[in-house]
Amino acid sequence: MATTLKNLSTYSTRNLPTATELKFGIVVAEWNEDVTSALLDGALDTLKKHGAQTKNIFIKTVPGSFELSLGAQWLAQEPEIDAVIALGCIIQGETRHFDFISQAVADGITQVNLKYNKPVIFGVLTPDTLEQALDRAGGKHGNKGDEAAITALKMLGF
Ligand code: DLZ
Repeated sequence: MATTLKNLSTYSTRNLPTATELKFGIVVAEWNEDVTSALLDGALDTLKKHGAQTKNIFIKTVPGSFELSLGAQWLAQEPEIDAVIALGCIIQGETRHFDFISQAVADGITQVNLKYNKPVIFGVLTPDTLEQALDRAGGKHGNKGDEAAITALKMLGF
């Protein structure tokens, strides 16, 4: 798995703009909240480390990852927001729910990127277990929230 080889909190500084004047929307799923709140902490820390101001970061929550696409669209349609970050964690269960939600949110986030012509970042974990999720939410494989924030910045520096 790629993230066992690459720490999610390690990144190059190529195309990394300073975020002082940039505005971000972050939409966070409440499902698996221990994980998604850690993803949010990582994204916020990383944005602020690169100059983002608290007043320029707009955070909204949605019930589950399935709702991330619409939440991301509501943020993306605001003209002053430069980039949106969608954070969620879908854990493989005993039913096919995992497949439907994962596919739906990946497709939905892609559509919002293209519809609004601005970066909408897929910060969604799709692990088999809670342990794997925690490993990627500030654990031994870093934090996907950091990666999502860096991806937003790099796309704005494109
Ligand atoms: C229903 C459901 C299930 C089974 N698992 C997850 C999950 O692991 N992660 C997640 O973010 N959301 C899950 N949900 C909730 C759905 O995303 C969605 O909120 C509901 O199906 C209502 O539309």
